[in-house]
Amino acid sequence: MRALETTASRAAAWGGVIQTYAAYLPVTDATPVITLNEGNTPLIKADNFVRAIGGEFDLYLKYEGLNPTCSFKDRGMTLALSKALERGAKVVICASTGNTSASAAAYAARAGMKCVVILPNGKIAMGKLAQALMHGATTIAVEGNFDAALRIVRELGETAEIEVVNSINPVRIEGQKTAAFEICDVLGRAPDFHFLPVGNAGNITAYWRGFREYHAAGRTDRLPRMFGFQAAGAAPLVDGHPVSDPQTVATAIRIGNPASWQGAMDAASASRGHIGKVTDEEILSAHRSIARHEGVFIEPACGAPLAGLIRCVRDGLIPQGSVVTATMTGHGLKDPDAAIQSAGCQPVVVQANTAAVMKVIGL
Ligand code: AN7
Repeated sequence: MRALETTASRAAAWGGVIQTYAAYLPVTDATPVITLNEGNTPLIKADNFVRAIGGEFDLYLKYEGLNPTCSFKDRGMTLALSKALERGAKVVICASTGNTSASAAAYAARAGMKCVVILPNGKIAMGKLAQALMHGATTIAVEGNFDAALRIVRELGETAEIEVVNSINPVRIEGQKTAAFEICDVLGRAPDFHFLPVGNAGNITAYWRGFREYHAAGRTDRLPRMFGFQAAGAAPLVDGHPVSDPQTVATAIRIGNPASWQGAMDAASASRGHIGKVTDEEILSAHRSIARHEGVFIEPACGAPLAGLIRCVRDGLIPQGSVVTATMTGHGLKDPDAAIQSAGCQPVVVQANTAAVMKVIGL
């Protein structure tokens, strides 16, 4: 009972990840905190899904779609904008497959800073594009993919006035590691396995750091094995070389040359984990399956670790009784086009009368 009360009072007073985890972050009392009260996202137990895939373990979904801009990027962005403001930068810039730009645009608006986002033309999910435009970011779409956009950002470089807020900015990773802290705080331990999608590889790097720091601080008694999954058409870490023309329905992870390549490989090898790849068909099938079985609506990229988990169960890699966590990095409403494709059905149109509706219901 006491634990419940503690959790409830903490949630009521939740002031965002910097306030909550300041002791673990590169901030001081002088840092101006730009926050939208991000973090504190639910850890949802997914028994129906586990049963459906034939597993015998506990699976918890870290539902990062419930952050203020509906993706995990807000954890790193609160810190990136706070530090940019602290050092007196005026403009933030990023390349993005969509979620980073949505988050940067929102936090920049709150900080009163100008935001410039560089996106791969035509390959941004509709919700994410709407967010960047709505928050007033200068939105530039290049005729090229994310890797080309990030190359431009690197070439423009950082100046006194401009702060790069891609995950090549180390404070982004620092902020994102707080998701691992939250998982351990809620479970009261670290999981045995952690699954997540991998694109630019910042998040797997961040989670691994978070789990290690909590372990080193004596907050947990074990480290999880880190399992990251890429889309088969955009799987440079699995294929062992950059992919020049990455392709996948999961536009968030349509990345051919990840910036945190080494961080991802280190996380997988040091944790006795694995970086794998799954097909677009498997991604969309998991995307639909988790919506139908659990009522959890994710964007396609999050289907990658679920599809990876299905493979691991099939291969007998998840022992009975394991505690497994999986990050659902973005909300399903980010990409309504993909959702309608994934659902594989359309509304049934009928005459506006009861009999016609009854007929469709089958009564
Ligand atoms: C929903 O927004 O790279 O491996 O520019 O939006 O840390 O890159 C997004 C990546 C997973 C991959 N899931 O995370 C961007 C961007 C979702 C994402 C990833 C992204 P990283």
